[in-house]
Amino acid sequence: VHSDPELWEELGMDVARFSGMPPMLTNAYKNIFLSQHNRPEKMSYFDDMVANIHTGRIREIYDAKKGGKPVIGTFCVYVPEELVVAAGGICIGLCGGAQGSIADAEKILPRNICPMVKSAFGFKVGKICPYFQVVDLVYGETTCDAKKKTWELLDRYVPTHVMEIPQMKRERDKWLWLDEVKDFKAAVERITDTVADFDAVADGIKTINAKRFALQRLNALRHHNPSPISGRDMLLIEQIAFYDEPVRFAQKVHELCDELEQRIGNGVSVAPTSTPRVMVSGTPMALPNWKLHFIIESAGAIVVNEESCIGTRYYKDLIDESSADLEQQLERLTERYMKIDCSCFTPNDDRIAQVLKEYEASGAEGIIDYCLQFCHTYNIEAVKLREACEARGIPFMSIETDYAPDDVGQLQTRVEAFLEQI
Ligand code: BJ8
Repeated sequence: VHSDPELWEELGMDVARFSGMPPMLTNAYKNIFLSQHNRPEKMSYFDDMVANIHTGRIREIYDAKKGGKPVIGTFCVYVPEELVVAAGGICIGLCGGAQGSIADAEKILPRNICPMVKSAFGFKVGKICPYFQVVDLVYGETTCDAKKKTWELLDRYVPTHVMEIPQMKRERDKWLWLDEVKDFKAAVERITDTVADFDAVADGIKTINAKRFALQRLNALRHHNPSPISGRDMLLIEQIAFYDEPVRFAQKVHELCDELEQRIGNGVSVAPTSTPRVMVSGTPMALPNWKLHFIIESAGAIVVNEESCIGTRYYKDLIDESSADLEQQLERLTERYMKIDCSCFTPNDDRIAQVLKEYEASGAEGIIDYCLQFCHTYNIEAVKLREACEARGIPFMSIETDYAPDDVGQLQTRVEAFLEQI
């Protein structure tokens, strides 16, 4: 993972502290990714994206920003990136998946909240994430309590707007939601100084649909048994989707898909057909959170699906592109976003049905439900998920964890015991 202290200085980062991060990431990456056997060659693009995560891609975004493209940071897949692209901005996902920034956050935030919220907040407070430094504004949302209250504090460090996401999906909620989408569009337009008209919104929808479609294609290919790609490589690509340039990213995903099709045709795989196949569901795994996938795959299984916002919840639905006018475009966009089945909603039985559908489609033999510590909504929803799985004889295990390495040994033991059942 490369370094560029001059760029980091310009972005106002704590360079002395941040300089330790690339070597740490390099070691983790070598151990988790580069040590794998028989990886697809086209993974080299995504390896480069990680090698350049703090240099090349940031430089590219920074240059575009200096050339007049503002950067909007988001924390949730409910915030519509199509409208940022339409208004001529750059949209990046800012979630935090690192243990290294938690201590910074805990100087201010309570300790007993979700590690993803703490990690993201700590990145900004400690000035140790170039993406946080490059954004012009961030757009939070009212999903879970930890996030929505943190935005009030984050606003002290970087301008933070908040989108109200309803907690139910009735007809009246749709209209509130649509108004929020319009407010978001207006806020983005103010900062980009561009009005996103019908054609621009059509382009934005097309660009992001194409990115989601590429990921759908990849996910369908990785379901093949024997798997042509590992679960951790798929997770990595799902993570990169949040900060790469969308058109190039989609093209690179298709190139990888072409290679996977050939591999399937030639019987080339990363694991034999007898390898236990596990699906992961639950809370998102933001970069560089590879903890659970690494544990599962080190135990001799393969992860074949992520029912997660850094996973299928991000790309399972596309927006209908046949709208006649701007109003219809925004309505259809809202309808698409309302299909995302986050546990912050009640009731949320669509998600249970979706998990079961993905379980069937992926040819998994068991589900490990992943819950970040203190995420009450996913944690409680696991009760219904377990019941649904038990009723169908699907092996199910739920895990609650954070980013710290302390429980790795214990998780390994639990995962190994689970794999023996399937
Ligand atoms: S749509 S999952 S990205 S809110 S894990 S911070 S919910 S305490 S991330 Fe999420 Fe949007 Fe929902 Fe997806 Fe809170 Fe839970 Fe932490 Fe979470």
